[in-house]
Amino acid sequence: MKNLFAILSAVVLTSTLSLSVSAFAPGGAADTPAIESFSTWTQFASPDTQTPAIDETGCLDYSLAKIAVRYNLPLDGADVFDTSYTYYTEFVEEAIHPAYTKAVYFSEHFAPLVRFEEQVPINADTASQSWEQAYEYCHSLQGDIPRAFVLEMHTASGSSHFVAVESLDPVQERLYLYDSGDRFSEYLGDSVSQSRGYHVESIYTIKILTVPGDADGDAQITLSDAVLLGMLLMHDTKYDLRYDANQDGLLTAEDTDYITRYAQYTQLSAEGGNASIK
Ligand SMILES: [Ca+2]
Ligand SMILES: [Ca+2]
Repeated sequence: MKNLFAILSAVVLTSTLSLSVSAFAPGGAADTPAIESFSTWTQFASPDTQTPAIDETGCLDYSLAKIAVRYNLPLDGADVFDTSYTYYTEFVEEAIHPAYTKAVYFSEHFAPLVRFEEQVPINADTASQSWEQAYEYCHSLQGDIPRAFVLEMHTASGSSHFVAVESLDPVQERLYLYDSGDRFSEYLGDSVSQSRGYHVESIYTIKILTVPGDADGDAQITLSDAVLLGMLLMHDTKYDLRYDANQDGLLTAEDTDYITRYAQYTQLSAEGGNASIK
C-alpha cells in the first residue's frame, strides 16, 4: 500500500512539475543569481519589471523558496549563486511535494537545519485586526531560536495568498514581507496590503535551527562569519553544520569563499536596519 502511494505520488509530482517547469522561463531577470533577486520573485505569468521569476505554481512555493535562499538551505542541483531560474526549478523539484502539506514537506526535506513548528489560526473580524494579531504572534516568539513565518491570507477579491515574513520591526510594530504578489507590499498594513485587502488567516511557523555559513550564530550571513571561520580553520576545528557554508561535508577555504560571496549580496540589506526574526 505504501509503495502504491509512493507511485501515485510520483505520478502526481511528475505531472505537476512538467506543468510548472514549462511555465517558468529563463531569460531576463530570471538569469540573475538567486541570492540577488529572490526577494522580488513572484508567481504570475504576466510579469512587470519587478518579476524575475515567472511561474503559475503558486505563491506558497515562492514564499518557501525565498526562505530557502534567505537561510542558505542546500539543494542538490543548485546553490544561491545559480540563476533564479535554476535555483527555483531545482527547489520545486526537490523541496515541494503536492501530496503533502508544503511547509511540512519543506521542513522535513531540509532537516536538521529547520523544523516545522506549527500552523496557528488567526481568528480576526477585520484585516487590520489580523495584522495586529499576526504581529503579536511573531513578536511573542522572538528569542534565541530564529523562526521563519509564512502568512496564509485571503485578499479582498477572495483569492488565497501566501507571503513570507522578511523581518520584524518592534519599534513600528510591523512585519516586513517578502511579498510574492504582483504588486509588492513592503509591510503588513501598508497601502498596498490595504488596497489588496490582505486578511491573515493562519501562520506557518518554521524553526531555523542552523544556517549553513552563519559561523557566529546570529542567523545572518555576513563578512563577520567569513572572518570567524577563517580563524577557526587555522586550528583543527571540529566539523559543524554551521561552518559548512556550501554543505559539501567538509570545512575548507571554499566555505569562507562561499560566505564572502553570499555576504556581498546581503551586507547592504543587513546594514539597512531591518531586525532579523529571532
Ligand atoms: Ca552570522
Ligand atoms: Ca564545505
